[in-house]
Amino acid sequence: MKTRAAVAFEAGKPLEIVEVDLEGPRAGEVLVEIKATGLCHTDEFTLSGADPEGVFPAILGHEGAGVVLEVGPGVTSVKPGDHVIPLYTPECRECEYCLNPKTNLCQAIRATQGQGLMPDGTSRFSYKGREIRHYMGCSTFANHTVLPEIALARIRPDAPFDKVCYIGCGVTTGIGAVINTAKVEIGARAIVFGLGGIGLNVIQGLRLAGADQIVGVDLNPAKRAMAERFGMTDFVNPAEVEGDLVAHLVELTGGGADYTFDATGNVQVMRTALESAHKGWGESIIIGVAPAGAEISTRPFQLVTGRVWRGTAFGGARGRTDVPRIVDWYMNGKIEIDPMITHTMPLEDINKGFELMRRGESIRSVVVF
Ligand code: NAD
Ligand code: AHE
Ligand code: ZN
Repeated sequence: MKTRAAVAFEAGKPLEIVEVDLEGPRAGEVLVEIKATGLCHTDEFTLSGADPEGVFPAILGHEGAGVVLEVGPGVTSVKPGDHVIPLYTPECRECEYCLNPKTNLCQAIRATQGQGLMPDGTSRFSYKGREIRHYMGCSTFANHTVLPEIALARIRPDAPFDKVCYIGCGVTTGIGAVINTAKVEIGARAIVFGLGGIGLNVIQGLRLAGADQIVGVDLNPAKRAMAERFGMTDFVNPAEVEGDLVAHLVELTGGGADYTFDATGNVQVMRTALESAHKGWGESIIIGVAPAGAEISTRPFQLVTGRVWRGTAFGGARGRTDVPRIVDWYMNGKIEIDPMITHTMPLEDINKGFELMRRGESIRSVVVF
């Protein structure tokens, strides 16, 4: 079939909207009509050329929601008409990783997914006879896409696509980092670095978990109001801090935070986050994705004296199990999504969505097909 897609032909170039060819689903695969997709900073990171796994041409996008149109041989867990959210972290429930309760990093298809290919080592997308690669196993910047069955969460049919698509990455990552990875306790003090589409959901997760103090740190003062709306108690703009930022944050949190979160992808910020965690027990969670070649550093003494450095992918969530529950939380009013979706646009305007993100003028832009 033919479908409309925003194709990344080259790193650092705007996406091009073209009609691509899409092959039908093979064994264990599912054809999905994407109804809406969010634009995450990770898409921009890969488009910029900073992703060591970036391959081009490719159809980016990993924060979508849609409807199953057709299933390939052997598919049993979804059927045509089901509403689904694509999962860049699949859940096969069989691999060594899925069977270990300590991780959500299903590895069943990770190797081919990282190369932009389906599990059989081929792509379903092409343009004028030239192969186009998939992205993060999702490629939601296409009106139709093919995914492995294990990479689909079936969700309730009354959930609005243009809102719950955000659960495909940002909402789950932010809330999950708090609940699944850090396991924040009631009364905790926390610092969130980066108040964008992920950081705001960390704040929302901290409020759900009952944190007493939620400090937000961002260089962009325009992010303050939305963060306060979601539960931030103190705002720090590093550009306005005289002297050492770590010392300022340690004082503000009465000795350091119980939990700190990096949602910027900047390795200097990651160091500040670790060092502003409380001596003896503070945990710092890395969410941000850093460019190829970037490395983190600190004095080992920071860890010797009890701080813990950890990371999280997709908020530690097991997608097929957890995503339908998070959709219920949204539908039942336990969490909010709508105010964070600051812009919606047709696929033709997707590059404008990336411009808004680069200029720091949006929280989430959502493309509606
Ligand atoms: P975003 O662009 O919406 O937000 C980033 C925020 O960080 C912005 O508000 C920006 O002003 C702020 N910022 C940038 N540099 C800063 C600095 N030096 N000090 C303080 N604030 C600074 O991006 P997003 O969509 O929220 O994504 C955030 C990061 O999380 C990205 O690196 C993204 O790739 C990553 N991410 C990781 C996962 C995961 O599973 N680990 C999932 C989604 C996104
Ligand atoms: N390809 C990059 C790493 C990118 C990365 O860390 N991705 C996160 C999800 S970001 C979603 O917005 C993730 O899930 N990582 C675990 C994994 O297996 O990719 C690189 O540096 O090579
Ligand atoms: Zn993402």
